[in-house]
Amino acid sequence: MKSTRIGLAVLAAVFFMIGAAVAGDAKQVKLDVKGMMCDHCQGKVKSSLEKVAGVKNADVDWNSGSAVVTLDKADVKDEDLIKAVKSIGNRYDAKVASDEKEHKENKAKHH
Ligand SMILES: [Cu+2]
Repeated sequence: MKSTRIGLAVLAAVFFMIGAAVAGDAKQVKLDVKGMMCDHCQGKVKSSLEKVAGVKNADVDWNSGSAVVTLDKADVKDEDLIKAVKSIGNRYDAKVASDEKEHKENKAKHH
């Protein structure tokens, strides 16, 4: 019954790997982003966030003023993400999303 035992070992290894993959699941940070008013703004925020070391990708939606940042490493600081948004220009601001609020202000001036 050697093959059964090998089969079980393979099965155990597969389960172990699945467990590790789930445990090491990519971390996401949701940001409230202020200052975006069109696709162009959205693209700038996205590329700026994706330049931060440790960021895998950023899903940005200018209309709702939100960004979901997926991290490669868990140790990326929220502050670095916020800085990346602010570095685009004075009009831009970001904070870690707490709730739906204050998206609607700040839509007066545009580039
Ligand atoms: Cu714009």
